[in-house]
Amino acid sequence: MEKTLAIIKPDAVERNLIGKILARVEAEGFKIAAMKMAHLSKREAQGFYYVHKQRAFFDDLTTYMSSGPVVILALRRENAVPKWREIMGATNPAEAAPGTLRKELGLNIEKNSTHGSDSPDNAAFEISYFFSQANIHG
Ligand code: IDP
Ligand code: MG
Repeated sequence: MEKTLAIIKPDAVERNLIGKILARVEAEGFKIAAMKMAHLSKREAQGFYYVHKQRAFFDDLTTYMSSGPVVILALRRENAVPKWREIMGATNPAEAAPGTLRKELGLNIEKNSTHGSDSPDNAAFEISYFFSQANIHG
């Protein structure tokens, strides 16, 4: 079974959307393999998003991701990576399909409420960035 790394971003935690997003996670057949709440430092956010370090939005993104607490999840399911990205929808909520989390909950292209790994290799890196093997269940 595949795993992916999901984050409930600061804008969603701030607006009391943790429960709603976790309900969707479970309704879509994911098992929660690991979960924690954390307030990332700017440095931790920079390390997590290092692939984007050359992008114009990198500084704003890492400031935003370290602006408040997040919920970090390792999710297990068949085809977890593409399935979670499908449920999240396009990066920009304005372009996301109806019924997707980003369409329904996202505020703008930056504050788009959720993160999801974009490949199994990146999922493995992202899960190991936040969780030790001993804290990943199933
Ligand atoms: P993804 O989250 O859909 O995989 P990425 O391109 O990997 O999108 O970008 C990572 C995060 O950076 C996005 O989820 C969003 O929060 C932010 N972001 C992406 N593009 C922009 C932009 O053009 N302006 C501001 N923030 C952006
Ligand atoms: Mg991405």
